[in-house]
Amino acid sequence: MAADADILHASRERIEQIQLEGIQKTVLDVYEHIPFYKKSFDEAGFDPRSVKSLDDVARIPFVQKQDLRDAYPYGMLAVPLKDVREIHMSSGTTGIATVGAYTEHDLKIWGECFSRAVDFAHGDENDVMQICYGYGLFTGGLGAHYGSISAGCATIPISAGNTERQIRILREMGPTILACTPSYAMHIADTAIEMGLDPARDFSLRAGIHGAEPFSDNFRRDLERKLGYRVLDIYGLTETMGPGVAIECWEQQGLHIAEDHFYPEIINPETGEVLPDGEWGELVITTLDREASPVVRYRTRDITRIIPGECPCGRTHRRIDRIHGRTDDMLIIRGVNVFPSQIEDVMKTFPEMSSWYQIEVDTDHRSLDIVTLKAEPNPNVDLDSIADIDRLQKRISAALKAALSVGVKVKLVEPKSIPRSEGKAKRIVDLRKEL
Ligand code: DLL
Repeated sequence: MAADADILHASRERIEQIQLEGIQKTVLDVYEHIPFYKKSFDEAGFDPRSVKSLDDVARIPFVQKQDLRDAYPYGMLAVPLKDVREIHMSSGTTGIATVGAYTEHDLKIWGECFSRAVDFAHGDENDVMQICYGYGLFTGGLGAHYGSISAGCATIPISAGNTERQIRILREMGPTILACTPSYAMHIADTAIEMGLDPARDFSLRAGIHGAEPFSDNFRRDLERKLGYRVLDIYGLTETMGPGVAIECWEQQGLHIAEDHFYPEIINPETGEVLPDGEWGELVITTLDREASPVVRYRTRDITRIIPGECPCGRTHRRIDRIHGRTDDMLIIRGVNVFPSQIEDVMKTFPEMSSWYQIEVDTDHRSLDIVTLKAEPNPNVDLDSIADIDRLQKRISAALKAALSVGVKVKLVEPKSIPRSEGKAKRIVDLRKEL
């Protein structure tokens, strides 16, 4: 951790030097070892020896998720298979996987990056981390595991699921850090409350390291209140490195990108143009020292911005804002762009409402999108009459209209009727017919 403290406070010049050298090395590496990049660079007339400054990065062609899928299973490996130690995969809605492979060196870096979350949570080897991200092909479980071990924490590798057992261990083993998706943390909290516990008092949690899906600020506050701890957001993706690419510090003012291992850019998703700090757009990532699965200008489809200025914590790595959502999940309601997390944020201003919702998207006879928010009230809320329910639905709908300028139909549903998830929550149900 001592070496890390140094790099986390490095000067901009030093960070940029590391980034330039990392990019110079990575573009040569992918050009030489991955046929996709040779073809893509040659076609774009980009000479991998021509990167002399970070300004040159904008000339490099992008790589997209589909390119990675087309290369399944091993087409994007930059090392022989004998050097690979671990393979992760993410399968999107189409079912075709993208592969993220790790050499021994890559695993070490991954552990170090995630271990920063413990430092950011003001923790150390005295902490006990309960990991209920799923272990397996999903990067959540093992990424948190390597991070916890690297930080010297006592690690409880329980994986996702069996919520009552999670609660028993939370009570009996006294973990201080909880690592899982925010929606699963909420499910654990709600289940514990249903069992008659007060998790803020009965558990010993200090911090939650939650990511893998967007969650609103109001959702976060609700979690913090129920579990009596502080929630730090963590970001990553199978294609660049699992959790640990960017992590929020105690200040909760954005996620510090591990700038000694990743070079971030924000682009206009329509034109590909690089945007200045402060502007919202699509995050593009170049890995600086990945051996097995390097990527150069990978378009993540995640919408965020680089937060200008310095973090009060004093660390110098730049911060991205909390991810609004993916370009694929963005709803266009009568011409207005909306992310599910923004709808969640408005809904959570109503104390009557729980954190469980789904957004149904359908089309009307004119092929326009109709969006319905199906949401559960809190179980302790008395909605005695149809008139009560109707009034609350209308109030939420009006609040959505006022805050986001969109017309969303709100339908209150029975408690527990929205499926609970042990991993990422399914927030959007798309009923539109495939064209
Ligand atoms: O979700 C890696 C991860 C595991 C991150 C555990 C954090 C914690 P994938 O399954 O490949 O990897 O999904 C990556 O999830 O492109 C984002 O759209 C979304 N995502 C990840 N972290 C966050 C976050 C893991 N903190 C995709 N906030 C990414 C919002 C996130 N969305």
